[in-house]
Amino acid sequence: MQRILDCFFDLAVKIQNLIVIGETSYTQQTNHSGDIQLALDVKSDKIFEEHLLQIPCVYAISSEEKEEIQYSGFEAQYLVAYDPIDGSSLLGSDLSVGSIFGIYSKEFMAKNLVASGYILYGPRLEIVIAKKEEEGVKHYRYNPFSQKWDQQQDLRLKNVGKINASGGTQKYWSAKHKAMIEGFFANGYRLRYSGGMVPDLHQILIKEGGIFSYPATEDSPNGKLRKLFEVFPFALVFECAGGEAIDGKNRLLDLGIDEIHQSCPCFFGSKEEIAIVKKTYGE
Ligand code: P6P
Repeated sequence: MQRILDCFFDLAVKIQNLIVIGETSYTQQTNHSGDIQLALDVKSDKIFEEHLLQIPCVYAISSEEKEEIQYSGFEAQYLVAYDPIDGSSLLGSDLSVGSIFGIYSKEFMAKNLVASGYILYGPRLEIVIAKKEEEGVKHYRYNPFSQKWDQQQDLRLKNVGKINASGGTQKYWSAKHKAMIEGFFANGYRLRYSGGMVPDLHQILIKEGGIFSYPATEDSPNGKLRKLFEVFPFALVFECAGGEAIDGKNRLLDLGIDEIHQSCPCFFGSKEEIAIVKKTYGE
């Protein structure tokens, strides 16, 4: 598995360079989820594909930007699901974006997720990695002068925070969700939401607490974020950091998956905030 993780360190620098020089124009294509693809989405996806399919321990890959699973031809253990540039539409405003990846053993299922992480393309280039069997969430920062990755302190969540990253179209929130979000603000939580899943969740990890929600809404009854490429990988990161990740009632990593692009409502956060979500949605 280390070969795959090492590959992401190489990909991070390549994609960062692509972002810095690449145009942010749209193509005429859309992905399975109906998002219009930027030229950068297509180019970054190609780079991920070329690198990952060469790794002998990779059996298959699945990209948010592609309809179907791709097979390496190797008889191997691992399957890699990824979103090459999540939130790419934010690049036009020069906001931070990220790549998200999940490494699955034998099958693309939540219970088979063995490691996950993300690359953050912001003022600094950073990588965060969680492994199912290991304590702690590892955090690295790239030094462009030494061209080396410097390890930072592990990311850990306290039991409670002060950040409220509330996603989804507010007009279409359920009454109970609206009341819950307003309750957090009434308790002094601060709104921190850029519309980029990677920077928004990374901020909660760096600040050691808070809640990120992308609920089921009238216009997205199954939520928006995709299980395989986004939700399951971040669920493992948040659990390894000492937090929780649920769909409102169920632990996200206990969920099944019917098709590779399936989405689900998701809440990631510290234990006390998730307890409030369970109370709101469990009733
Ligand atoms: P909304 C970006 O398009 C994305 O997939 C995630 O990065 C982000 O969390 C979410 O959508 C934002 O969605 O509906 O709040 O703009």
